[in-house]
Amino acid sequence: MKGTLIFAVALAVACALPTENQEKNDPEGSGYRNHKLLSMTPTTKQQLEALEQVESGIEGSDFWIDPLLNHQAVFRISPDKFNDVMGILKNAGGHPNVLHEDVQEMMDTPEPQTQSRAATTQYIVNNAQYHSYATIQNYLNTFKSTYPSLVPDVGVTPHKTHDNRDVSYITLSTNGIGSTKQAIFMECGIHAREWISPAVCLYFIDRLLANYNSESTATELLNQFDWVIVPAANPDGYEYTRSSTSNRLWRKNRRRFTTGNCNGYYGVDLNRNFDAMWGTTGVSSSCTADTYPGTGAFSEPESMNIRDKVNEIKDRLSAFISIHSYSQMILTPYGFDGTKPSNTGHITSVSNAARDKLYNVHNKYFTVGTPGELLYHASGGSYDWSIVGAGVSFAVTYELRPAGSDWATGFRLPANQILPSGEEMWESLAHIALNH
Ligand code: 0X9
Ligand code: ZN
Repeated sequence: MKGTLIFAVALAVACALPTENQEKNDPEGSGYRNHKLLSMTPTTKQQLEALEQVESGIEGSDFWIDPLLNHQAVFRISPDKFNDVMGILKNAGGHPNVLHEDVQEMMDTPEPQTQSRAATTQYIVNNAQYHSYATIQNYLNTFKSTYPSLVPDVGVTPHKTHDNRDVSYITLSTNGIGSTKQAIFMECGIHAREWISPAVCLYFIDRLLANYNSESTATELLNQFDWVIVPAANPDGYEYTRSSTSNRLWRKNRRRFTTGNCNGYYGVDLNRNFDAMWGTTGVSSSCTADTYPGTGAFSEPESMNIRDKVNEIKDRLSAFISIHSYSQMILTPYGFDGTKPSNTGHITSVSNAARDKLYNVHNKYFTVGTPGELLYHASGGSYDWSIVGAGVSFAVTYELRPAGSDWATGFRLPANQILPSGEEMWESLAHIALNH
């Protein structure tokens, strides 16, 4: 998980100054060499506040598990900040542990590519590995050519990314291009490093198409709904994380800042860039931070693309589903503060049942609750915007495998878990679609 605290600093405040030896290309500099992975379980309010201070005040701190009283927080700290951070935490009476001395070394150990179970031959996607963005786009085209009567449209959204990529979407419908059926929108891969998200979305599309008219759930899911799916909403970020182990933990898009103190730095957190209480909670005003929300709501092509595609179908859109990783949760709205939509009881009970369906497949337990209850408040998220901006009545955010405590795996979920993740998400998403 990643978050920062409510950070009520005016966003106009300038970004942090680059230090001499900091590569401007990437605030992480030369990757994560000698970055320490620390853990600490705050047992007092003072210790919790010290962790919160590190999260919001220490530039480049990266919380993999956020601070919560009596729960283990896990976070990455650059070597130059290590002593300061230890001082802050120890002064508060905390007992931080070094889990790993060199995060780059963790990233450089090959991601386990254990062979997964063979998927049924009828499927198109190879679920034994994570794929490049180009391959993901090719898969969308193959879906269309293989199932022309179920895939009226594979296209690109209107705004090119900063690295000049198209963001592709796929529409699944039994009614062709002019369909007026109720629709469900699914957005995957908005955070670059969360590779399991696009992989699970591809599995879902594949299974839906392969089983239409031969298996009852798939048939119902397509008879009752059109599906509009963006399987990789942040292709620049995704490809950046694929380009080197030194970039494997990149989260944001790849906007390049060209003025002021931000000059030469990169990246806006797309899940803070939507017009839903934009810039109020869970953001950092520093452009080098992982939760920098941009200069204004919808300043980024990738979030504009989701906005525009949703707006096209909003009159018949009954659910919006955002897929992230990790920590095994189904997050109900709202994320931006402690308020809840009027149908919160319904959203929660459907999500609880969807959690049970998921659990029954491979015994993975997902927790259900709002971000404020389970993590932190965070503004500018896509699922909140789908409700307050597009009038969708049912929206949730999934955080996929692994469990929050599994920091050693984290975003680097072995590829042999793509298939089981897809299988459990199939049941969970089917429940949401058919009962929301
Ligand atoms: O912080 C986020 O954007 C999501 N967690 S993640 O670790 N995948 O980055 C949670 C998003 C919940 N939604 C909102 N707070 N709007
Ligand atoms: Zn995410």
